Amino acid sequence: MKTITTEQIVEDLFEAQHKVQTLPQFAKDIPGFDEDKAYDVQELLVEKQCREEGTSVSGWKLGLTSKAKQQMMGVHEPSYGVLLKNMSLEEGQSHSIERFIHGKLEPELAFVFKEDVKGEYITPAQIIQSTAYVLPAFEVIDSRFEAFKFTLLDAVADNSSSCRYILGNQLLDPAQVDMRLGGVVFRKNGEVVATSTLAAVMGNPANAIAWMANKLAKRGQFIRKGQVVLSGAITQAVHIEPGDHFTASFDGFGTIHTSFK
Ligand code: OOG
Repeated sequence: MKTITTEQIVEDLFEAQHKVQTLPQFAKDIPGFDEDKAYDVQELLVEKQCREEGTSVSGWKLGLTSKAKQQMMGVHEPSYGVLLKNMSLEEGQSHSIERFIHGKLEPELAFVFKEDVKGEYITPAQIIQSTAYVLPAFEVIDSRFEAFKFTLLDAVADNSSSCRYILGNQLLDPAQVDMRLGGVVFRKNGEVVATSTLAAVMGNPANAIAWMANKLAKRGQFIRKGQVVLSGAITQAVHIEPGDHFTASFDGFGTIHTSFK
């Protein structure tokens, strides 16, 4: 069994991000490493990133909210992570993959909040009421673990594989759209790589955000006015290579484009 401190794990994850290199997963080897400790690491890692990269928190992301993603990663429950301002990329542009270890792309629905959402018994209806608008989004996930393999606790410590996010530009009133039946077609270089509906995300992406709001309350945190929250992937994640172009068409929500070099 290893004896490794929380501070050392934070250092290792930060260094892996900055050196664009992997590290072995660790959670199974540390006696007593539980969900609370994993979120402690995540919080300290995010604080270090804000301090050393001169950035700040822009919102939250959910991970592993769909059965497709849970099966892909061999876990059975969702997680959340923190989004930072310096993770945001422009829609429709070509982005360098130089800083990604083994980045993957996934379509998500983004929620932008018009008021704080605070409390332990938040319902999906409250999430919708507090949302200024929803819009199609892409998330680039990039695990700092070897071969993109980890337990849920490793991934939580690693800020749920957060790397970059891209927001579309069609803003929709959440009360005016169907957040369950909307179909999503995900294309890589013109070929369909996955299809799904928004219901893949816990029946309705608003359910996933409510789950997270209640989970945040247990750690004394909450969604703030102006923050963006990503619902978690609607389809499987697709590996990114230089030269790739991706689109995700959301029925009734518009299409989001991005490419990588
Ligand atoms: C963990 C995060 C997954 C999602 O939307 O499902 C995620 C992973 O790397 O699979 O962000």
